[in-house]
Amino acid sequence: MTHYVEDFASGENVLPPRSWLDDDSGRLPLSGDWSFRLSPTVADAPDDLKDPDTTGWDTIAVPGHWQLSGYGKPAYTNVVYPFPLEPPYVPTDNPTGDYVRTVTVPADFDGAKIVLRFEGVDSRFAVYVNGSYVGWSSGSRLASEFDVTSLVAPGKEARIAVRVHQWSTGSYVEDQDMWWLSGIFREVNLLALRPHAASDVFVKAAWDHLDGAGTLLVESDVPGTVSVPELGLEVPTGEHVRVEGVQPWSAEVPRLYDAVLRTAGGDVRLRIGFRTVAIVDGIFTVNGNRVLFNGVNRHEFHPDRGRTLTEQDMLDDVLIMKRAGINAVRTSHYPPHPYFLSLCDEYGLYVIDECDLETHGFGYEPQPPNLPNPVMDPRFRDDLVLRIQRTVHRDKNHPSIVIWSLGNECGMGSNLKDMYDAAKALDPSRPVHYERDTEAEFVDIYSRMYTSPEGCAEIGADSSLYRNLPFILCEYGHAMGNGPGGLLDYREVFEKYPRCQGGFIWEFIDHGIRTTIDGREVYAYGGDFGETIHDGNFVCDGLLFPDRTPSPGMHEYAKVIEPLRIVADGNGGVMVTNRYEVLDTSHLTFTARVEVAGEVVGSGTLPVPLLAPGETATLDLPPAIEKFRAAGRPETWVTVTAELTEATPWAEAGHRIAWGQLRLDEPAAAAAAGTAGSASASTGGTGSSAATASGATATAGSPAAGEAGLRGITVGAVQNARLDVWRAPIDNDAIPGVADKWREEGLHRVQHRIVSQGERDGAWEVVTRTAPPQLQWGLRSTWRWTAVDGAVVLELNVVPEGQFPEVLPRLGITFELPKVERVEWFGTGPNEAYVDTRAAAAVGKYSATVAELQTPYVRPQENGHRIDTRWATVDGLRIEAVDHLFGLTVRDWTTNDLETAKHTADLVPGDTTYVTIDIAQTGVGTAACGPALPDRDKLKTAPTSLTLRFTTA
Ligand code: IPT
Repeated sequence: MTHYVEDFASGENVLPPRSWLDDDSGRLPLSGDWSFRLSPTVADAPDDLKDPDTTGWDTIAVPGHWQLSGYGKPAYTNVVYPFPLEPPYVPTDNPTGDYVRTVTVPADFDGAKIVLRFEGVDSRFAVYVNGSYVGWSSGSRLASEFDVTSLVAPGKEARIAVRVHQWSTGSYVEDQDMWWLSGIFREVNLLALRPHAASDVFVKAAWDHLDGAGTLLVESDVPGTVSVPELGLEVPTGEHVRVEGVQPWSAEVPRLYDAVLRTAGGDVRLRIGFRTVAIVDGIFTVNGNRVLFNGVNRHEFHPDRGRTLTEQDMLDDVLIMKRAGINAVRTSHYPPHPYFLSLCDEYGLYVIDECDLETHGFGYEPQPPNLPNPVMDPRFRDDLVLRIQRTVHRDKNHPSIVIWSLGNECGMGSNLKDMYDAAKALDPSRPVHYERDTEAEFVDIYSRMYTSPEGCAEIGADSSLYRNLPFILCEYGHAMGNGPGGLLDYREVFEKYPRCQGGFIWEFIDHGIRTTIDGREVYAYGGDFGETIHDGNFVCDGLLFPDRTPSPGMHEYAKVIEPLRIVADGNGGVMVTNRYEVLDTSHLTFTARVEVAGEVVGSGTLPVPLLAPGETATLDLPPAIEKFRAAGRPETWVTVTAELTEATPWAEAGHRIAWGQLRLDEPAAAAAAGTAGSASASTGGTGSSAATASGATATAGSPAAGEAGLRGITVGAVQNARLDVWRAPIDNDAIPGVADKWREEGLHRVQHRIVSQGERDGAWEVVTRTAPPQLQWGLRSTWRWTAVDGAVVLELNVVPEGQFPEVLPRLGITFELPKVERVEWFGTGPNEAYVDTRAAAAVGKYSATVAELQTPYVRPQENGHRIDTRWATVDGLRIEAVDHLFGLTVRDWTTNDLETAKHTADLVPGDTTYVTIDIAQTGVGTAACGPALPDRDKLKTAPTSLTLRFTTA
């Protein structure tokens, strides 16, 4: 009885889809230990599930994936299928897991319709109860229900057996970019649906922003009365009523009204959010307001449990999003666990609920010889239409869901149009999204992924394009490894063109699986489980590390999407703009703090007037702060912060919502410019220098210990200083034309030659030439070391020669010190900041251990750079910028160690610490999946110089 594995149908004997309900039906949760047996093929699985003898079987926890419970191994592919494309067939090696459990059916299920409900089984399964075959189903992330009333007896034991296959015809439409993980991974429940109880309910609650009234219509398969106590409302199902005085639901103010639907057979508890989604003049609105999606793509992931999440995991995700100012989620690329959607209703997140569908590995066109993509193959049609119906039915009562999405990356085909029609037939109130409808033939929202900011601006500027539909980026800002860079460019476009309504960062969390390799705990990515075909660390491209700690990318995104803009007004004052959708600023407290040379000297509250959405105020700094303004003072910064005055359900009082910095020690006009950086080494101008070395005129003779040896120049504590032009390529460098070009140019293996050294004009001068083997280019550097007032001053001049590379990863010096513990610096922080990821970096004084300075990207790569450093102390050595702020990197391993490491556990500190002082570094961008790094953020090779002052404490 296994014909169904290779069948185009969705299932057999599966009940029609219905809404997920919080109701009075009896419920026997079947989470917990089940007997388990894994067979390598379908044929090897004994045909005994009608009467299985489970003696000798293992036990396995349900819900869970068997590959994460000790059976078989996870495998990761992004686009490609790990099996040959010949639907409906799948490999004979098709791991098949049998689950058996005996339960006592509660006596009070008597008289009810008894339903066995599966929230998610990957990928296809058959069910047997008490010796009878019940049916089969597929759609891994969709619910399936079977009527087992005639097979069980209340008060008696029931034996439930489930056969799950890793591969099935359904796998052809579930080619999402994630680990292939099998099994009963969401809950199973035995339900008792009482006679005359509602089992399918559709709440239709709207809100009219013109007259402020709500409307309510509750449809139910069994008639009843809906009561909303808070509104004093009692209304029969099926009756459309106007409700005065309701507050609308939005992501910012997620107002829900508790309601009960009473029928003869019991109660259904509803949480009603009155809100209206509409597209008006090409703009997507909620309650009449233009929405700007500051979103993320969220896969369900936990490093130990895979796609089996606990309620706490889901709450964690929601809290992390809310605290970061994220207001929207695309449930890439399948409907999430229903509890997550309830949390989105409650805490306030706009959701694009996506159907469980992706056929990416087919490409977008028919493959030779005439292999149609499933979305154009009539044999798949009914399953695909049912998939979107199952999605809409299960989730239709969530006010948080504002858009349905048909799926991801399937190309185009008539089955998609049929899915669109099916979604609209069930729910005309929500727009339907599908990104590969690239010409906007039927979709309601125009969507793209990874389009450049310029490309988005073109769409924004031309209403004749794509039927003037609202435009979103369903994926952008690919957060793989170090990055994403350049997010501010997108913000500008989203703010300039009303039609450009934001987007969803790819993606929320790295899917690194916690495992042990060579005795060390690591987060595994593609290939780590010996997969023959895989996509490496493309599975680690989130704003969170696998353990849900935020990566610098998350801090950067949170800063870029802040709901308030706090900047210098160009006149010595501060300008605050409210960019919320519906909130005014009454819930916020504004404070200002002044730091002189990194030391706090004063603070106080700032009387920002109440701002409605869209409003801006400019205000002078209060005298207590203004008094620190003076030309010629040490570097003085005011940090203005907006914090929550009171706790919200998602954050404590005092949680920071937005901030900005103004500089006080410069003329007011210049202060507004802040510290805008440039990656160009030739201009030398990354802001102004804070630390001016006193007595910069060289007087004394050569530093006594100066010598240029085999490994570089050694002067005092500075050991083996060399020019440095290489970084361990980041994921965004690993695309054609970037790191491979740098390697062709020999940048990864330059050699250093001492051209000359000796005393000259009161300095000890070393001339070096840095060049790769074989090639005809080099960098000629003059290092002039001078002893000045107990300090050593280095004046470095670098001149490129020959056919030099146009762009360098970095240009700086690296030297060695005996193992350093702690680093203090005055510059940008606290997190790493590159020329295009510095929005979240504040100027200040920071302190960290060397270990804390490292960013643990799952696949090791360049990290930890702090742009625009004024000075740093590395244990006893102080390094000051004299003419040019520098980028600071301190690590306990070499760039080569970083480059060759596969996992962070491979990086082990030794006795030496490596300090890199960059004149500049190329930005990080998002090119791993997205537009190329803009020229602006590339470090162009050109003659350059740097002066540093070294002192020993
Ligand atoms: C895009 C996919 O939609 C997404 O699921 C993910 O795989 C992402 O790429 C890469 O991380 S598709 C890409 C070919 C543009």
